[in-house]
Amino acid sequence: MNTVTYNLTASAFEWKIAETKTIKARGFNKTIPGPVLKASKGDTIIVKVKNELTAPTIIHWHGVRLEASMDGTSITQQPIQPGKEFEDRFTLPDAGTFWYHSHHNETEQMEKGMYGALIVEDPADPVFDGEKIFMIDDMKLNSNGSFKTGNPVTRWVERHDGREGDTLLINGKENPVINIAGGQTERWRFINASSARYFQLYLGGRKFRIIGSDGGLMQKAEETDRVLIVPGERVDIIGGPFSEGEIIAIESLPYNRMTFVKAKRRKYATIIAGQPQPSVAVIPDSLRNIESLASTDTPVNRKVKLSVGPSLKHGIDFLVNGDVHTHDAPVEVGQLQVWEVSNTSLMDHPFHLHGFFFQVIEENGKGVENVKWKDTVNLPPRSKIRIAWMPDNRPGKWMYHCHILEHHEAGMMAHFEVVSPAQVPAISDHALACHN
Ligand SMILES: [Cu+2]
Repeated sequence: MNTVTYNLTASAFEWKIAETKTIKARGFNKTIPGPVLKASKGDTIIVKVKNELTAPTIIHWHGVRLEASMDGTSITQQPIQPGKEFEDRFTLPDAGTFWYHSHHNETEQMEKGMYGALIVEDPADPVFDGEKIFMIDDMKLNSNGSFKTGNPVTRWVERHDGREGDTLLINGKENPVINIAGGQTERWRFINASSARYFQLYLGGRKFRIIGSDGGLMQKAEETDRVLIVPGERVDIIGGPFSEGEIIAIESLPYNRMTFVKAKRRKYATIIAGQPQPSVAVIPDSLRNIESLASTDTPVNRKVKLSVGPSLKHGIDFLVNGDVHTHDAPVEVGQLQVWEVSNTSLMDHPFHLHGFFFQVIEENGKGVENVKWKDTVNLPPRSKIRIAWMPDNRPGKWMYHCHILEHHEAGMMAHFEVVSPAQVPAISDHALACHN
């Protein structure tokens, strides 16, 4: 177990997304995405964050099972004021593909580039010839590269659909060319960092194997020719082997999430396979054993309903259990949680739980095979899932929310507390007070 230290400086800078296109970005260490932070499972990571923006910011470590005090939301931490610094310090209990992003005024700060990858390795991971990280994003820009602000109508569409832009980015670049040697088998880690865009990965019809989800490796690989990756979500696949000269477009197939603006098939990047290199990759059939936390018979102890409702002020509000920015009841350390999460609205929502992994054990009444660890899961319109998760001994204030940033901002989120058994009565009073 080592201690690894990184410095992240948040600032405004000019960023070239293409040869002739420069934007006024916000980001970390003057790159989009910010630097890749790497550590091994069990390590302690120290990240010294300096804020050189003119606005406050705060960093959320998406997917990391850390202490509530490091979760990077304004209910657990004070935002870092301009000119100030904050030292994040936590251990990394899980290997997998994680990421960090601003959790303050996200609809602006994340849109402008304040995100990066956090990769946690495990010596027991399968052996690959290499690894690539693909951070998916899109930006809504004017022709001069400035960020579109829009008029009341487009802003209303943005509130409803979430903000999508026509500038598609992989690792901060528009339509990059990415090289891989022929014959190589790599681990490709996809992270959807966009505000609202659904990315349905497609490699020109080639079959590929999915090996990892939000919470690291899955039990066994799943073969497919496409996979939906919603905002906040991560998917690891096996990339390659390709033959020399092969050209592979990384595309997104249209996915209709019931928005006003309809999705189209779009290209994000081009992979070119070069001269072959010998492969040392060894990927076993059984990747990991994951025990189910619950069965479909385990009683539900909480219902979470995502919906929309009319709003006099905004036209539409985004709700959890009928309310905006809800306070949900506390959960007790060590008590298995089985939540029924439903979406009664007519559009999709990616549900994200902070600080804990869950398992989806049932989808629309059907049990799920090959359970995986998740922290973000899509709910199509009128769908219902059951998730199971265990609040381990990390009491404090946590939240769950829709990861379409505009929906989160418009109210589709809830705070709740994880409490030690002795704390329960006092906290219940507090939760009641919050409801009144
Ligand atoms: Cu939503």
